[in-house]
Amino acid sequence: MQNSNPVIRDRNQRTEWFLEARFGMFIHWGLYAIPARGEWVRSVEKISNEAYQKYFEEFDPVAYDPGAWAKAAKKAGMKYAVLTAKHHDGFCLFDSKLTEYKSTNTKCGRDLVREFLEAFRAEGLKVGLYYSLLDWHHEDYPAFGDPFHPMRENEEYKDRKRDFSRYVDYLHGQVKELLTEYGHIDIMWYDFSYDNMTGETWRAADLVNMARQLQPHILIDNRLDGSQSIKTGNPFTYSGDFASPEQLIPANGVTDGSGNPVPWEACITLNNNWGYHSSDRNYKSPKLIIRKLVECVSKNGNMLLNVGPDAKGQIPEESLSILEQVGSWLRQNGSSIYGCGKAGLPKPDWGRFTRNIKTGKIYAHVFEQSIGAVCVENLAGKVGSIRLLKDGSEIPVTRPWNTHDYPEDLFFNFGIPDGATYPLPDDIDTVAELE
Ligand code: H79
Repeated sequence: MQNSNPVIRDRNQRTEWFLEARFGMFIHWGLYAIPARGEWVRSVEKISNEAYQKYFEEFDPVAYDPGAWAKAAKKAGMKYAVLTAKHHDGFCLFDSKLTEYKSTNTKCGRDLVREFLEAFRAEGLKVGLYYSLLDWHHEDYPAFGDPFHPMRENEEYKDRKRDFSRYVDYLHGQVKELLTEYGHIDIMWYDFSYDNMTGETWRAADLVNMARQLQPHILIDNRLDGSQSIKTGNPFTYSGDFASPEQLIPANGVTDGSGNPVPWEACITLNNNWGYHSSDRNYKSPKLIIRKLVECVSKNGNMLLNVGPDAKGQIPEESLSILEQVGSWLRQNGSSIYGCGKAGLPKPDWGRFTRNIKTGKIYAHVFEQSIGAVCVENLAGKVGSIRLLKDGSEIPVTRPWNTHDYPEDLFFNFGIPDGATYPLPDDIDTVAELE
């Protein structure tokens, strides 16, 4: 059914592939990979432009091989990727005509964005670009208080005259470059607006209209606007195509005031940093990542999982190993993720349900070892067949002898022919397909 609000109607069309894809790679990479203390290092340590300049002089990612990144993403089961074309430090990974502060002017001399786009497209992945609205390097930013600007306590810097509108022109000019010189871009991922920054701060209506004119299919996140306008049920030009909860999964997904689903994507780090951090070993387990991906999908959301390549351009070994394990689970169980969403069933104690949006098939993700059969509330007699997703093997629908007091509920055991009390296989996350 078509929505009567044209903003929502167009959004529903544009986001179709995105909702199907469910899993993407976020890549945070830039000069901050050299100090290796996270992408906020300039702000946290109050590093001046001059002191930070040494990383620009030094930058030389000899091992940058975006084809290898693309293969790792594909093997992990990811369907799209978003690279930081410019982060808050203002360093551009592309050959912008509007600045000298760019990768082509460093030792490496390469247009890192162009190479990323070509390599990921070649693997059949959709491509997105992250662009920071904040810019700690540009001489006309900020025209007003940025509470975490690296130079916020430097008197001379604070008093310098700035023309903020020139910065906004620069921002618009760079986005235009990215959307005209680099072929088909699937996502523009803006980051971010403080509460005192509205869409008007960035002249966001013009920015969005330009993007839609140049690339009508493009998806835009919801960070051009400091408010939650995407959730109002009456979104406007720059409310964005999807909500972008950061480092959290909302309790009930994201819906508008009338309970209608709003596309959303949780962005999540693998350890505790977006940019490369040499001593952060706080990696999440593959099992946790799989469960969190299932959780996102069960709430109609996507997961954008981050990697932070190092100064040479290598994705950390720990990250690659997690991605491989998630990928091997997805190769067997991907049909419970891609094209799936909320199942419309109450959340079971033992795990989560997802459901394929087109076929209506239900997937039971069993996270917890069961005592005897897995119990599915109220589905007795409503399921004709149950298959273990990873190998297609039959799970009998027959009622175990000890369940007669619970006639409304469906019970099943994994691979146990007589349905007696046996433990579940101790696999990472067993998924059953119910039809
Ligand atoms: O690009 C990634 C982050 O750098 C950026 N968004 C993701 C996708 C971002 N993270 N946090 N924020 C933006 C908001 C600011 C958080 C802060 Fe802080 C809290 C700034 C100062 C205190 C975290 C802790 C960053 C520095 C110290």
